[in-house]
Amino acid sequence: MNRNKEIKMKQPKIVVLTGAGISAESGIRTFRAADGLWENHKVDDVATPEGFLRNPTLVQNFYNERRRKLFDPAVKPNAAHLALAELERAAGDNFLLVTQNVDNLHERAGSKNLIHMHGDLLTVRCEWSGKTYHWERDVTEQDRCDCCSPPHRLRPHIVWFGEMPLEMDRIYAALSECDYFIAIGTSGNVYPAAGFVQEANRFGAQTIELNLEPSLTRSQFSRQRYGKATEIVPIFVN
Ligand code: BJW
Repeated sequence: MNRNKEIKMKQPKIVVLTGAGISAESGIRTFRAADGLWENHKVDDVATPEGFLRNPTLVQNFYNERRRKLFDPAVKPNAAHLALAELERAAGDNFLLVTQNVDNLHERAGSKNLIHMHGDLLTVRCEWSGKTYHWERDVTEQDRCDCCSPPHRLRPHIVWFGEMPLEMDRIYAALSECDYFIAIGTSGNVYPAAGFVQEANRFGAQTIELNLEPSLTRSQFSRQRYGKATEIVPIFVN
């Protein structure tokens, strides 16, 4: 069945959750693979507020390197990012894309109704006031906010372990009324995102997992397809 046509006819509500796997074929490393981002780092050192307090330089360097990667000409949206942007154009207001990723590949593909629930690499914020700044270069020890007196340190606008993910009210509201919940390229290790399938099931949605391999939450989905995102996502959404 042509799902774009189905969507235009019945206007079902769709929530898509993406994880690191959707950007893997664009050259951005996932977290938990053997050659993943955390192979050379302890999670507690680079992805917790306590790690930032202990060694801010280490943490800034971790994110500086990943921010720089976004400007590598080889890193660009792939067929899966593009297919989701196309799906949004077909579904309009009935579509919400929630990403755990901190890269900018969904917006570069054309996605508009997008929530970065774990923050994004191109934003930093004042550690004291929370004011955010669009930021494309490295953050150095000297960089300070312009909102406080005395000026405060800038930190990555990233949701670390123990911190509250962003826009949760909007996400749970969308999950409570969606007809389809589709999770793409996520291992199901990290909550609350790993619990979204249960929430969507509770409200009667059809739940679909598209991933390279079965996730930790695979049994909670009503349907599953396994393969590379660039291959299975365009086929599934068209
Ligand atoms: C492909 C592919 C290809 C590869 N095609 N697929 C005990 C029980 C339950 C919860 C907790 C607990 N103890 C602590 C908690 C809470 C904690 C948590 O979940 N911990 C777990 C480790 C247990 N969570 C938190 O602290 C969160 N906050 C919170 O809970 O606040 C309270 C709250 C409660 C209730 C409601 C609301 C709030 C915050 C979590 C912050 C996560 N931050 C990170 C790092 C920062 C961002 C960054 O540096 O980039 O976000 S962790 C890291 O994991 C990152 C990711 O977004 C996240 C998810 O990873 P993801 O995307 O799934 O990547 P991988 O690598 O794991 O998987 C990739 C998948 O792709 C694999 O399956 C591959 O097969 C697949 N793949 N190639 C398709 N080509």
